[in-house]
Amino acid sequence: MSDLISNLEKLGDEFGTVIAPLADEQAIRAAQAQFLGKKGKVSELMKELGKLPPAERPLVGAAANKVKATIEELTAARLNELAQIVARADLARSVDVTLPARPVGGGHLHLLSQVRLEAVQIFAELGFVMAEGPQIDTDWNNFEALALPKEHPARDMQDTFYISPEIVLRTHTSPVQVRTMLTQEPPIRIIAPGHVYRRDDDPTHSPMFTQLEGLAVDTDISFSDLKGTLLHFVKRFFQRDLAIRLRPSYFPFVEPGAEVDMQCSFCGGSGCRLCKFTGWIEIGGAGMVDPDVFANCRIDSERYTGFAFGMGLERMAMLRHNVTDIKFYYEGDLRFLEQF
Ligand code: FA5
Repeated sequence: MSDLISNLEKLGDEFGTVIAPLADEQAIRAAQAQFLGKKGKVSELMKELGKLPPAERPLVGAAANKVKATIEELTAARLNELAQIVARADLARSVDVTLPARPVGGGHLHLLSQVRLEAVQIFAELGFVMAEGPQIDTDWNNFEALALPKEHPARDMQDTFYISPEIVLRTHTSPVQVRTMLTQEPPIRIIAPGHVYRRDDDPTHSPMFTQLEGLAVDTDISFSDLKGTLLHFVKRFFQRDLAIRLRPSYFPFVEPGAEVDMQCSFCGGSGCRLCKFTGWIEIGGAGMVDPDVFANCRIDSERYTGFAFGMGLERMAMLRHNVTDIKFYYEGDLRFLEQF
């Protein structure tokens, strides 16, 4: 019995030696388990208890409890010691509060915002004033007033999102023409950038995109004014001597109407994959304001003429900056955004 008691007592000293060099809580807890755990050293010795006469057992039990308590105390003391070392090191750390802060990188405008501001600026130099309209507009402003009645087949090209049968997400910026003509007397020269919506989705078409609408109404506006204005814009925007061509096309709100093509900025007109080997790329629609639209907007078509155009800003920026998928604009990926 006395052997067992002295072996138990030795375990306390042994534990003290084991944990003395340990410097983290996990290691100390693991050592504690090696002594006090189910298969620990104390439990192993206690297996001998059954071999002793019953009268001697309480003495050994008391010795076992004592060694357990010692191990617990040694554990707590070592952990406490370590916590104090950490706290002292923390207090000894000196912080230089006068150090200048790390610089925070400045943000910048999104490519589409840059392009929009630049385009508006080019037209402003020609006397065009910026105008805006709501992105949710009436069916009448978006379609009817622009000679696109409900059953008109040309509505199919601009399938939209209906909020109610009479309220739509605008499909183009052309309703800003209507809103302007209803509230302003000619002469009118506006440039209207803004978001528009359509049921479209592929690498060059997005359900939401940006258009830039232009409208000029005066007593002596001709088709050559339209062409001169667009040519000036393309040369300034691309900073190159690129040609444009007006290809006859149909929009119910202009007569005559045209698709505006510019010489391909990649191949300079010789033909490449981007321009499908035609040398030309479509950038928008344009034409002379239809007298029916003037009538809807209470403007005298005997006295006034006007031109209008609408261009896709994403498309223009794609051409100028070699952007290969329209989705890159909207994904918010810094690797794309920081290039511009
Ligand atoms: C129009 O939207 C007419 N309102 C333009 C107009 C205005 C004609 C004034 C006459 C007078 P169109 O549907 O072709 O036209 O669109 C104009 C341009 O918007 C296109 O050339 C293209 O550059 C761009 N575009 C059209 N759909 C999308 C789309 N889903 N995603 C990105 N760009 C688009």
